Amino acid sequence: MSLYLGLDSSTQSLSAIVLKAEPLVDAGGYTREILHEVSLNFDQEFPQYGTQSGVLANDDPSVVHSSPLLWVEALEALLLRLKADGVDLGQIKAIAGSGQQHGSVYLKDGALKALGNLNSSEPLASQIQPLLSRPTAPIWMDSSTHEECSEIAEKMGGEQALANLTGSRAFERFTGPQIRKFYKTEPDTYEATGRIHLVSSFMASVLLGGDASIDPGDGAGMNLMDLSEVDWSEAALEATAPNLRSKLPNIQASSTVLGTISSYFQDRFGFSSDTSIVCWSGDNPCSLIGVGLVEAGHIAISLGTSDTLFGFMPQLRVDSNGEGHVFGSPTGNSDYMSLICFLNGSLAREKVRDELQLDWDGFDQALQSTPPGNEGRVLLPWFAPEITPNVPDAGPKSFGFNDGDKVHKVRAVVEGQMASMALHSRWMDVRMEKIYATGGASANKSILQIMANTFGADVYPSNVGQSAALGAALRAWHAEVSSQGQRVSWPEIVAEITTPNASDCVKPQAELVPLYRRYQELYRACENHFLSGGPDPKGAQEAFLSS
Ligand code: ADP
Ligand code: XUL
Repeated sequence: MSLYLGLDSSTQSLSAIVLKAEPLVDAGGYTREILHEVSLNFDQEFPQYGTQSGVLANDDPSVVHSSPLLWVEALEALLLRLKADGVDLGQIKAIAGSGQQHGSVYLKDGALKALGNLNSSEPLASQIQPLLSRPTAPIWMDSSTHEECSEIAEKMGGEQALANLTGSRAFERFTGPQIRKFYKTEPDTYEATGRIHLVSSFMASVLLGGDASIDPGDGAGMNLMDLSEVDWSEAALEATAPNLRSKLPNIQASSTVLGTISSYFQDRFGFSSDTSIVCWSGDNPCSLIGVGLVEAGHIAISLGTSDTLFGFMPQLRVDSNGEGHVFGSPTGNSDYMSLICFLNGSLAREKVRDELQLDWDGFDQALQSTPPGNEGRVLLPWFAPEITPNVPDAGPKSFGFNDGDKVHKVRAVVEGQMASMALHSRWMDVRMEKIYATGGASANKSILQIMANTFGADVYPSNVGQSAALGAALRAWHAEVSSQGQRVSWPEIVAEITTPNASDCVKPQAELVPLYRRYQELYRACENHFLSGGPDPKGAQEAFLSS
């Protein structure tokens, strides 16, 4: 039996998908089947770390860290769960993974060697703890590096030059600015750090018992990688921190088989000694595969902790507005993906839900009981500092609300998020007739209806809840068969299993699409007013209501 394991170390949980994929001997082609899915929520399963929605408390709202030890403890618990659920881990041929992007893990000199010599009768976390030079990991929600972003951009000849080279202007959450802040504030600990890994390459290193490479999908989220060369940019490294090259792993293609699983995992969980460890990637690049976007065409929207909108990009083209990103696509070194990220995604929806003391059913009912377009009410959902557009100081802004308008807030948060996504993704210039929806909130049909109406597009919820984990499992399969000299095309790899059910399609309501187009203009007027001192949006509201 040929089994492949896809893991997803995300903001709030660690998930796994076990995929069975085998050649059809007579008919040609392959069978593929998901044998098992499991997810461990960090807050619920590991309360001893004190996380809330997967992150550690901090007095400064711009500083957001999590715990690498929590992630490895979750890895151990997840493998035990798979075993207890009857999955024969000895049959797993290859493991690949997906990590929340941009977050970084700091290891002492000698840590990589120690990872290869872990004692299999002891748990993982207590053995990894002494290897960390920095106890916590800054993650993608951190927005505390504004100064470092400016310094790096200036040294690189400006934001556009940096974007042309790395695919993005300097972003606060990107790993380069985070490393620079660490170097500036804790120079001695920076000096004592032998290796800096991304969440993805850290988790892969633990499984490998050695140094895992970074792939171009996740490497592009650092402001350090030359996107065309698919290698570290000397200029960007120098602009970031001294001796940085020596502290980073290599960049290798996403399909690289890095080696075999370490003896720790063989002895403790019964993996076979020839289980391959495949390069991990970021959660968004893995989701690209997991929703089947391996060729130019449609887009996907992930409604996870962050909301992201992304698509396969055949030719490199960066956003001249400085809001979007280009990352490597796991399909190959000269393939790309475009992406735009909104920090106020699920947690903003949860904030409104909790404020009104609702559950998701109640949230749904509030959406049903309020009119499309919300009679011109608008909420700019910046409950936390926002990435797109750049809003450094948290503070939601509302417009057109009367005292006592409570349930309208539910509609306003969703309509605002969708309007913002539509407005800020125009640079991608991709067809939007069909949207693949994924992430936790894609289970909510009422949210998907507003998405369909805003974009005027058919929305297909992914039929696998965990598209990042599925993408990782499919990458494991692709890498393993490729390493054995077989050529299986990406369309063949993602066929059937990523095809959404046509019966789940949420169609736009033709009569509401023009209303939502006008709502976007109202939203834009509010954004301009609150961010750039544009005119009072009253005029835009009157125009919206009278049309
Ligand atoms: P991540 O991968 O970033 O950790 P997920 O994709 O697992 O996140 O999504 C988790 C989020 O899904 C939760 O924070 C929750 O708000 C949201 N969610 C789950 N079910 C629903 C629902 N029925 N309606 C809206 N949102 C939901
Ligand atoms: C993407 C981003 C987030 C994280 C967490 O740029 O910051 O989507 O990958 O999911």
